[in-house]
Amino acid sequence: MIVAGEVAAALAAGRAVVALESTLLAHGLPSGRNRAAATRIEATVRAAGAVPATIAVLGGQVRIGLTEAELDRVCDPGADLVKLSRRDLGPALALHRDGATTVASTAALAAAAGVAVFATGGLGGVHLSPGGAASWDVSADLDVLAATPVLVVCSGVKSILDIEATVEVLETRSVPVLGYRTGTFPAFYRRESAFPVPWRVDTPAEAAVVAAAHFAEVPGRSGVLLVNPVPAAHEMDAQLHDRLLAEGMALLNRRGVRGRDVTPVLLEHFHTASGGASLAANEALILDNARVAAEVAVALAQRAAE
Ligand code: PSU
Ligand code: MN
Repeated sequence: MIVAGEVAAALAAGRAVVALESTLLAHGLPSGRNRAAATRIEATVRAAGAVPATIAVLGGQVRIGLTEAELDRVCDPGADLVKLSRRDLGPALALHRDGATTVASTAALAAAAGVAVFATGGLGGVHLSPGGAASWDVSADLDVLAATPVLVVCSGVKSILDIEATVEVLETRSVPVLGYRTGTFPAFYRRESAFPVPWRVDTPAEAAVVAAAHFAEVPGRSGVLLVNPVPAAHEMDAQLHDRLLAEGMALLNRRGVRGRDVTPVLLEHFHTASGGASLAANEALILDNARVAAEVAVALAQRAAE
């Protein structure tokens, strides 16, 4: 693994570092918007006093912290990066591929590099199957979080997933879920879902003290999920959201879309049919999560120095 000089120096000095994933850049945001978003996300982390470490696999090597040119490569649709979950890392490294890391692989690599805080947009979760039956499509993000000591800041999961089942799996896998200034699990485009979170924290210092206790004193190696709702000004209108979701689900059934194509087809529908509202929410929540993660990383670094 190649750790960028600035990241390595910050880690050695005990300064705050925030890991960032590359799948949301390569596959989550449209290609016209992702490069500018990458710059703004990293700038937001810096403004809050932490060093950003965007993680990807380039030329078969793990990179912890990317240069501007490497961010260009990750965001270039022509580069055609593979989406790498944790299980895909071995093949991508051995076969000298370029790939973007998901929450699962980014969390695993961040922990291995000694980075304890990680900001993203939405977590992967339990998928709904067409017709509503139980689905075996459960993101590896959940299992990795259960076995990796990293604090992940996200805005919950998209309502295209089964939020109730996702919340239940997090409980089963013993992942503590902390609402950041909220009592309910956020639904990405919307600030609230119908499902409560077990714990609430209201400041970065409070999030840091809980994470520190979890990592130092609770047996096992699970991560912590800090859920931060999309900023109110960028929340999608409820009626627009519910209409797009219903239309999207109908579209899936009509076209017989299955498996890994489900999410891209739904997101494409949200992006084209919302008149830009879904993209505005998506970008706003990523930036806010980057800020909160950096503030918590700074609080953790201060605690460790005391
Ligand atoms: N949720 C989003 N946007 C994303 C993702 C999830 O709102 O870009 C990405 C993240 O990288 C997450 C991954 O880790 O999708 C989950 O994919 P899967 O369901 O295939 O595990
Ligand atoms: Mn899946």
